[in-house]
Amino acid sequence: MKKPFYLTTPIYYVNDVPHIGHAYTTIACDALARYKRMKGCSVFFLTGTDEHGLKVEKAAGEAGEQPIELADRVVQRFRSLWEKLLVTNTDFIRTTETRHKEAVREFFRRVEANGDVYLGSYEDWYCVPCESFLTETQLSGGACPDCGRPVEKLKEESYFFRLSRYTEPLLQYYADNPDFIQPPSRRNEIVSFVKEGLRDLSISRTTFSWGIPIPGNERHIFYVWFDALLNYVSALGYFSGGNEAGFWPADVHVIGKDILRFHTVYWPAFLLSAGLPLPKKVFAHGWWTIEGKKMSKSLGNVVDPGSLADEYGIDQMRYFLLREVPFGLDGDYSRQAIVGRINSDLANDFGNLASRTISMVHKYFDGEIRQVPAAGPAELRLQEKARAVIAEVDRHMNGLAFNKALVALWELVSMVNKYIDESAPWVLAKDPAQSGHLAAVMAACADALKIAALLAAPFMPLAAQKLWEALGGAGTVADQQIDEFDVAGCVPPGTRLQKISALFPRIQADAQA
Ligand code: ME8
Repeated sequence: MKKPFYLTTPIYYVNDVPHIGHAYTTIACDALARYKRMKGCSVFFLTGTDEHGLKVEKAAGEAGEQPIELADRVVQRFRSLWEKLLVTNTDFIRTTETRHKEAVREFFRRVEANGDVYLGSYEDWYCVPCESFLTETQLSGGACPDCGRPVEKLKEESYFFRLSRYTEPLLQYYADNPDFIQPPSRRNEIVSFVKEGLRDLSISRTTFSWGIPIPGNERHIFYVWFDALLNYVSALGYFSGGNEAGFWPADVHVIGKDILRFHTVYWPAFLLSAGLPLPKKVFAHGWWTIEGKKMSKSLGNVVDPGSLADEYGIDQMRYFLLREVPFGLDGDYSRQAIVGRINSDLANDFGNLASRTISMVHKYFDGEIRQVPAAGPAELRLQEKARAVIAEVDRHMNGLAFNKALVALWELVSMVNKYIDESAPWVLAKDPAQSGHLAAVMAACADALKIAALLAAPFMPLAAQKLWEALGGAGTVADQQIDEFDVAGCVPPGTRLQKISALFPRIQADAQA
């Protein structure tokens, strides 16, 4: 049986249209999902939208719409963007769906049955844009410490979750599962926060109506995070026998660092209370700025991922986002940076390797890979490198170190480029006695390129497929199992290579002015 692998993106708020930050998380998850499929896992890859809460209610009011109308409209933007960017999610959950609402109520019943819910009264500061409650001491100069905007004082009857009971169990879980919170710097931040002791958490509101009513007291609406986090189990149909495939507990929740506390404190506490197993890992990636500035509507510098893909290409954009910044650290998007990556890494290194290999095979052997004598030391070194890179990519993908996986792949690409330069096929071609050697060089390059196409596929599905076909690969590269390939002879003798246009056309720097 295939090993299950369950990964999730956050579910995005529908009060905003998708931007580069949303695309980043989703593309990272997509690369991992595609990779895990090629490693033989049965993958469940979930994304979706977070549609309830005051923020959405307010945005709808401002647009003169009902909240569900706003949600229906914006959800389409997310769905079509993911399609366009070739995101291969298994499911798309909307928190307004019946399956989700039923799961939230069932989850609440379990938490309540465990004695973790009580009715109290709530008075605190609240940041509407962040949907977060804040104590007096958390405020920064009287404003929200995260977004800097003004906060509101709220006092109302509210249901509470006994989060305070979970201080010790959570600390124990962090201690027993040192890899639960990634990267490690984030782990320290959360451990210190929990060590200070947890306050009970208000989980209902009576001041707005756009949400899921609490069973038994419908005047109360679930606090948006109690609702939203549960998407990770509601999408599986967890309470209606939907975990037969064994996807829960999730292998990894991928999120931005902004919502780490919700995922590593509240969410595991809710799960402990409801008696469900805890996710294996939460990975918080960093924040993108745009040309050195924070992305914001008021600055008018919000980058639309769809236009980026139109301008530079889908593969190019996916590659840039995952290669430019170590996953977990902050990064900056700039035109100069993306054009640089495209022209140097993609066009010069990878694309050029593909085109020079294919054109030489055509020039010297009429496009055909020939039967060759036993590999010489240089060819063996290349094969060794390809095998090492396959193993390295695996290690990095398991650690969500996407940029390191790509760096490893580029080591192979560079080694083949260097091997061509050193073997000098153009010199060998002048001497008929070297014909066997020349054929061996061509075969070694084609073999290595095929491995490169396999490893590139999770990141750059279009170019990888094009290269795969050019190298005579059967079917789609995405359907291949990486472990079934060995570099030696993976492009078998007799294969005819197809000429292709440039995998990654260069971008004229001056056209970018
Ligand atoms: O927080 N850089 O939804 P959201 C990198 N609905 N990533 C960014 C980013 C940036 N500048 N801006 C946003 C919510 N993101 C909740 C989640 S989950 C149960 C509920 C990404 O629409 C990043 O993944 O505000 C972040 O966590 C997410 O968008 C927040 O999306």
